Amino acid sequence: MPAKIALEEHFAIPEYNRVRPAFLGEPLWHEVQRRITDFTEFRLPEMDRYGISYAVVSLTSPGVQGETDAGRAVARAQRANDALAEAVAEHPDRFGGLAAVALQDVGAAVAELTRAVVNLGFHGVLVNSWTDSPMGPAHLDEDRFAPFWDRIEELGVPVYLHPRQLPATQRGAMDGRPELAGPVWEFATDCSASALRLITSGLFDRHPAARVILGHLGEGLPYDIWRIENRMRLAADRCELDLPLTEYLRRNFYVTTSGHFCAASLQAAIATMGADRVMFSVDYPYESMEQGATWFETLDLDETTRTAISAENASRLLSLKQT
Ligand code: GRE
Ligand code: ZN
Repeated sequence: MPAKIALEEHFAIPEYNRVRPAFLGEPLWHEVQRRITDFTEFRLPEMDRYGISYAVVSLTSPGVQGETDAGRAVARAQRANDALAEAVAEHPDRFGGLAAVALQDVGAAVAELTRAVVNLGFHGVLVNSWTDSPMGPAHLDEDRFAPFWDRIEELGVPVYLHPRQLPATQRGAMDGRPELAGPVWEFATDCSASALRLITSGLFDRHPAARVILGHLGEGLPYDIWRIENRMRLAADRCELDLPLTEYLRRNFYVTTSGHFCAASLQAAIATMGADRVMFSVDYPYESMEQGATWFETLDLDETTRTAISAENASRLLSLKQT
């Protein structure tokens, strides 16, 4: 089996490892809390055991996107990136980083993105969907984030668009049903909306070289995009874009297998995106390396597809020296 690269793998700084999210049960939280700050005691041995040669690590959700205070968000993004850079520096052949940026202050976010990529050697940035601010939730399709997207194109690095909970005003569909919160249903709803907003805003007409990675096999979009595109075409007056929606998914997006270890969903992702846009990932420590790796190794895939998804696509996208 070819070695695997995984790219939605999380760590936490102590500030983000204190309070259990209401949607995570106590037993899982206990394990996550113990594992998420660790790199060498549990993480590396498990990577060895399950054939993961390289893990691209990012700050856990919602991270700095959950800060209302811009100054605090800026300081914590820097601290998280420095802490991650230190852990990566101890095993640069096994770990890489995605930056956290405080979009509450667009100028600071652009500066920190640049520092993380140019000085710390990170492979890109991870943004947890929408950003808290004193004015309410801010989404990356807003015009004021254009400098962020300019710099993403200049640096040639991808944006990992990761889920978080829906904005508080949008949680009504779960009223009385808290079991749907978080990764069960809410995350994909939140993140697919953020991704579609990027597309329909025309962002990729203005920034055609921007690349966005979605986890969880595309948060439902590879399966749903035909209908979304078809209904948008029937409402042509509402959306003027250069390309059909599916073409943006195929041109500007990549998806990973993080936390979605289902052969049928993988086939939908490959069919819509192409096998060169699908990449293995786990979502450790929220998901298990054993489950993700064992599932992937027992899939019936031709060898070209298997190597592409295992590591080749990630290696190309992130300009990794190895594999
Ligand atoms: C995840 O990445 O899957 C995740 C988080 C934070 C809380 C729960 C969760 O990043 O599943
Ligand atoms: Zn994740």
